[in-house]
Amino acid sequence: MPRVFSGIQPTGDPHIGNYFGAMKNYVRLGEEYGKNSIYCVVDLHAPTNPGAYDPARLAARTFEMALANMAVGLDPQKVIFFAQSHVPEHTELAWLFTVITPVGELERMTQYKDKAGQLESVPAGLLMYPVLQAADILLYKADTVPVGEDQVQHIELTREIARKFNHAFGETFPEPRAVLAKDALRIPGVDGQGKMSKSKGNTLGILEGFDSIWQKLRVAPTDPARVRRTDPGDPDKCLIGDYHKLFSDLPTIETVYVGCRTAGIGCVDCKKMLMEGIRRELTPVQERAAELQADPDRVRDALATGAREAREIAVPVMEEARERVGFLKL
Ligand code: AQP
Repeated sequence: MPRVFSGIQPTGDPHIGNYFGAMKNYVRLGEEYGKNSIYCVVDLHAPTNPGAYDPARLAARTFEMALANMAVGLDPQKVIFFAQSHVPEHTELAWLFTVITPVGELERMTQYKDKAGQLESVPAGLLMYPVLQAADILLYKADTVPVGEDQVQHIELTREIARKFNHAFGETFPEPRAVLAKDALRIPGVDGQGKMSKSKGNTLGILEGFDSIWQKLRVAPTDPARVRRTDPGDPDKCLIGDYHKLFSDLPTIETVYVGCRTAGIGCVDCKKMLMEGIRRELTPVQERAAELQADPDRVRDALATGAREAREIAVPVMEEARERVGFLKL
């Protein structure tokens, strides 16, 4: 049976990019593979992004990200679900991988180049991010990694690290593959400026109030060809058209696509119809989140149990890796 691993950073409020690109897939694969699906709030990664990291808020954000995943439907009794910093073997394995990973490989990672380009002083941890990510996955000998398209390059590097380790020290780790949510490869930000990202402030949050979501949609850019209400547009070139594909049912999508092309519907009405789909999709998630907020021990207990279950797998794998590399065993 495949073993699934994926992580999500507690760097801000989870958004519809995380939701369609990753979180929904976690739930689906969890239903299929049970305790062979392992999910983690990757809090050790959070401080690598100085812009989005605040020590006073990290614990709360880790808790909130765990809560959000449970509200989306992740069942900690069915899967293994924990916070990365509660399993110290992640950093130990990352060190073993650090010594076999060429700096040049890390420097060519797109995410590193994007984030480092915005910083005056680049922490080494930002460069090492994909090494820790490789350790996260391989610590569980996972072969299946549900992620958004932006992470594919990192998973490729994980495969390379596994290959290098196996070549240097003997067959130990599988070469994992990324599993993409086909309809949600890279969800655009509500500003229309590239990928939706927690740290870019261009998100629609899955736990965000509907009034606030509407205020953002109201001013969101649409197809620039539609200057006047009577101008026809191209829904395939419009952010709102993209979002309809995620939230609306087929008849609604057809109505707004035809309406846009024939100028039969205005952008405000099109956005209102989208808002209905958003309410339908996110209301149950927000209701479950409110229940969990009223009973925070359910989240804390789930994470404590999850960390114990994760270590049952991680400790022997780490032991094996230590022996392979040649450390003295007492
Ligand atoms: N816009 C997106 N479209 C599709 N998938 C996405 N993911 C993130 N944004 C989109 C997927 O969500 C999972 C968790 O992401 P993460 O929190 O670990 O890190 P990220 O990819 O860096 O997400 P953000 O929001 O962009 O965070 P920051 O701003 O903190 O860097 C991943 O599987 C990701 O692919």
